[in-house]
Amino acid sequence: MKNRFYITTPIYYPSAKLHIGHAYCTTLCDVYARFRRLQGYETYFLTGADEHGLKIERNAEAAGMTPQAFVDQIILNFQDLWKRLHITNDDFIRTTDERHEKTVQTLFSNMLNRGDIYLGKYEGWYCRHEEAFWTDTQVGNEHLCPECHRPVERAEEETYFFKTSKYVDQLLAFYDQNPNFITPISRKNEMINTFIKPGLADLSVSRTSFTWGIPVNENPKHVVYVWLDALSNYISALGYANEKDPALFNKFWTDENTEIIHVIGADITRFHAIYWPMFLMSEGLRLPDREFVHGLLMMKDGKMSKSRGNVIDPLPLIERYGVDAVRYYLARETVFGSDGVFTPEQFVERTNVDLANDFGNLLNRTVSMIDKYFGGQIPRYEGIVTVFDEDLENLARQTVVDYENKMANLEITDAIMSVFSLVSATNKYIDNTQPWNLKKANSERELASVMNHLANCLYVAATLLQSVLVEAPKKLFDQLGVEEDLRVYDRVHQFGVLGGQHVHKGDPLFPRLDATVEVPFIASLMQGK
Ligand code: ME8
Repeated sequence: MKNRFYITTPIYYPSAKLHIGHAYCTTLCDVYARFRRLQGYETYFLTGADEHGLKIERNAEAAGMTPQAFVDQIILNFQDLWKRLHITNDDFIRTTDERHEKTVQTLFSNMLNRGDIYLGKYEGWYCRHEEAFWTDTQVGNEHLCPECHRPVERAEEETYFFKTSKYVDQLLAFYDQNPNFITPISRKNEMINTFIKPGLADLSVSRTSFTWGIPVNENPKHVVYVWLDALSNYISALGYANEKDPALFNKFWTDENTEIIHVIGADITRFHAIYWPMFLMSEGLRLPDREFVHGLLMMKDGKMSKSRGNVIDPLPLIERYGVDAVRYYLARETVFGSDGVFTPEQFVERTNVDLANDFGNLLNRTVSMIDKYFGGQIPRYEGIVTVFDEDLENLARQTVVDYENKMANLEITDAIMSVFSLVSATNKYIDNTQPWNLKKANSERELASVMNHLANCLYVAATLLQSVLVEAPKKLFDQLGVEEDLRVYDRVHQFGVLGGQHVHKGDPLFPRLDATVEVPFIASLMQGK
């Protein structure tokens, strides 16, 4: 197994404020980065902003601002959101950073010198929204963009082309040798059947119709196509072709011990799974290990999009319900890899059922019983005592194994579900063991074991959930009196480490939400309503 990790989000367009779909992707990457760091692995986590292109130039013009001033102001929203979501990115790359522009110009020159890029003329159907040219077949009789379904227009432009034909066979061979490169697998089949098999045209990689981009050194009336520009962020941020010291790049890109994972939405798979590998092949660089394609979150009335205005801003949700409720909802509700629907009802239900009732209430009951039966001190671990102890302990141990295996494979939702199965089983264990009856019957040893098992299962759940929840595990550890040295992730591998600590009753971890108030509140946040 590789022992170092480089995980990236797409770099989002600062054309408008970010919505919950962007928060979804970045949060899930953050969960993964935290998980790897907790395990003790060196991990580099990158996010950023994709600031060039016609769309941004137009939006800036409409706002009466220069493109640079426009993006500078929107970037503040990006950075504020990531701070409030407790995102632990190691760097934030902007495509207007000088370091990035240097890398892109070098890549372009190298491709030109190698003969992978040539000057030609493009005649075809142009989609202003996607900034992409399409063929007659792709736009069909209705002349609609195959990607966003908006009308396309006829356009002709002098442009540089990247020779995709040179790398198609190598790409297909790479797919064969690396079956997990694009996951879920359905996305790989889509790439092959929809784009590669029908014949991949050479890719237009420069524009002359606008100026908000990185100029081509050799011919400055051209700016580099926004996707060649944007995709290069994954290496420019590591210092490739812009930094004298190659240490960071060597560590997180060149070294085969590093697992490189790009997490992307289904809307941008084509660029990451076809063109990005080809650009890297042209440059003679190693390819990423994985393009993990997550699904899109929709609203009840269909696809969420900034331009349609039916989006939800995550900031007021964080403000009202706390960062953990939002992170939990994002990571748990929609299976990572499938599409999902955001509804206020589900948000409230998830918080109430999982966090307030199952998890928070388990802590509350446990602390109250330890107070009542043992003067607030968690009894020592004595192994298997009651007939219910063995199953619960085995489940706790198995949960750690399952959680780690699933997380390692980016099955983040499943990993969280396995922790909540343990939480449910622990609640059930209270029903089975009936501590109040053990007390009545003076079964002191059994009662002590039950209290110890409850505390230890909560400890396992909270320790594992530290990648997802950033505040609640600490509160739980405080209430159970867990010492600093036991808050180290690795301790979760041994069951029964708690015993002897003094508990301190605190506020509920997650207050129950009143659906009659909160559902209308969240619904009111949906733009355009
Ligand atoms: O495409 N549900 O930027 P972008 C879930 N700049 N995720 C969503 C989503 C939704 N409804 N909407 C957006 C770009 N996303 C380029 C990327 S990368 C080199 C350049 C997430 O601002 C999802 O991850 O349109 C998607 O791929 C990404 O935001 C697109 O963000």
